[in-house]
Amino acid sequence: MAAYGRRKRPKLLILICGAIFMGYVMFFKRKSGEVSLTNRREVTGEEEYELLKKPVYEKPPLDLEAVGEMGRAVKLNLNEEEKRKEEESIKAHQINTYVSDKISLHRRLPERWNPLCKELKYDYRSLPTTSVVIAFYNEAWSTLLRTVHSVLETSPDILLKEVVLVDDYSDKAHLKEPLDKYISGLNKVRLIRATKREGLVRARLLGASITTGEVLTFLDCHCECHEGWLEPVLHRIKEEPKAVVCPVIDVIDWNTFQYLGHAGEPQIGGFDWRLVFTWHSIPDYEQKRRRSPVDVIRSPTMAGGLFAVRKDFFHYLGTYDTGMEVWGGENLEFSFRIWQCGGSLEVHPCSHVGHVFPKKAPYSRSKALANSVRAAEVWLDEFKEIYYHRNPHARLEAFGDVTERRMLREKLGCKSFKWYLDNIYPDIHVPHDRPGMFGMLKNRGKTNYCFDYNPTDENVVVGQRVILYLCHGMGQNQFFEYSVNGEICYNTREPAGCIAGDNISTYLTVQLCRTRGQPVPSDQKFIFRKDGSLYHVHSQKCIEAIDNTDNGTPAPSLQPCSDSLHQKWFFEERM
Ligand code: UD2
Ligand code: MN
Repeated sequence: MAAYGRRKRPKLLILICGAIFMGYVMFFKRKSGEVSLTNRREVTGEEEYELLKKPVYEKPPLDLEAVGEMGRAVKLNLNEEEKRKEEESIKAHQINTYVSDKISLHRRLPERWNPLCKELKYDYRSLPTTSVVIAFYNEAWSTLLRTVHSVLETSPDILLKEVVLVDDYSDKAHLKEPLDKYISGLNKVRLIRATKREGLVRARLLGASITTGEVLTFLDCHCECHEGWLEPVLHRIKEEPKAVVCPVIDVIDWNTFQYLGHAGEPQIGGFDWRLVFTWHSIPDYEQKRRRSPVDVIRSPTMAGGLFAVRKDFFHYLGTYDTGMEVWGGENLEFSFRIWQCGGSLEVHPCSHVGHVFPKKAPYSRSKALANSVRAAEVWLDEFKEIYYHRNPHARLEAFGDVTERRMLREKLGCKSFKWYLDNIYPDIHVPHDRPGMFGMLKNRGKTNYCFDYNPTDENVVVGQRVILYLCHGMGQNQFFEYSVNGEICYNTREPAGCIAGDNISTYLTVQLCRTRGQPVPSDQKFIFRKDGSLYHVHSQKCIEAIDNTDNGTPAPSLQPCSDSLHQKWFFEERM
């Protein structure tokens, strides 16, 4: 027995040494990653880093001469027949897909990020993996497939689990067998189809349900990802699992396909009291909070199409409101919910993705109103009245049942909308809407005529003249509010406008309201007297309804005060 034992000892030693050696081998293997190292020599840290960054597919060699390459604008010399085809493509998609079809599905984009972004290094092995979900409805071939290829060619293989395409019951032939066939030749891409039109909310959820990554990344079906778009987003989510992170959305022109991104500070999201999403610049308090230009930017809302969220956190938050149809409203609903229920919504300045904003809506979006009402009914508390006052037709909209969504809010113990406004969106103008001091602003002399403001450019609220028009009772551009500070506000949109008069013209225009905490400038100050007159402090005149204007359109005008009924005004709320 002793001899046997003696003989066994060297064997044991060999075993132990062997185990230690294997341990080293395993350790080294793990260190060098799951990446395939083709040559046997040791790789340097830098080489290894490059390997980890490798996308699912490499882009084909660059052909600088190719149409629209590097995000350049496309300008084609077309004959009559070709022009006709181009027009047809625009009619069908509200995007110039004739031009899109001429551009490589693999084109590269110009560098449009803050140079500091390039210096950020990521620990690839510790980043969460992601699945990219792209729902589409009747999308053109080249815009859809350029999206898919751009994801595959800019996302590190090690981070991308799969791309899930969801066909939301499209009826175009090119999206049937030809798409199946094309997709089957691509690594990591799956295609599923809805069996009826679901709308983008349920289509996205259908896609999400078959994903395997830790993070869900949603994209629209007409996007192009900029190099390095994915890493910063996943890094942020690893650092803060309750962060929902959006890339910067760069514009791709619908007509020329020019990539219009810029490396400056991105814009963030807000909303106005029509519950329409708005863009605005980063407020000072947020710039102060950030320590560097490559820090995330907290945003009150998101545009909706492009964002990443941990799958488990998305489920915790109650995914989406599946009672929402087709398009619209889900982006604000989700934004409110993220903030009110303990998450944060952020834009990462180092993540850039291009998006083609169409010429106009390519399909009916009539369900958007009901979707917005659902969002208001669940999240806005008493502030929903501000929305209804400006959009009286919304009160009549059949929005379905929101009991479950209210229960979700209860279950998660979410904060109030007042908290959200005070803490997350302190810059928004919050109207007071005192009884009798808001609605249509009607004249007693020129009966059934109302203050009316209809800026021609949706994005430029200020600067134009206020006119008088037949009262329509639909809120919106005939909705005004007399504020506690003596301003006549046009605050249906954001930024809020205030009516101003000057000494040059007698007419009134809408200008930006003062910033919070500033006194009301005298040219925006009106005293609404008991007798119904509106006295302009700066000019010491009263507002009178005038027919005889320089351009023939009746308008309110500053005139010497008199007893005329044309100088008597009152608010009416009724629709
Ligand atoms: C913006 C968002 C969009 C969505 C929408 C509000 C961006 C860049 N885009 O409008 O993602 O949040 O606001 O709802 O932030 N789709 C379907 N089924 C439908 C309708 C649309 O699958 O019934 C798909 C569509 O093909 C696209 C995505 O959903 O991939 C968003 O639709 P969109 O591109 O028409 O919306 P967009 O960009 O005008
Ligand atoms: Mn879109």
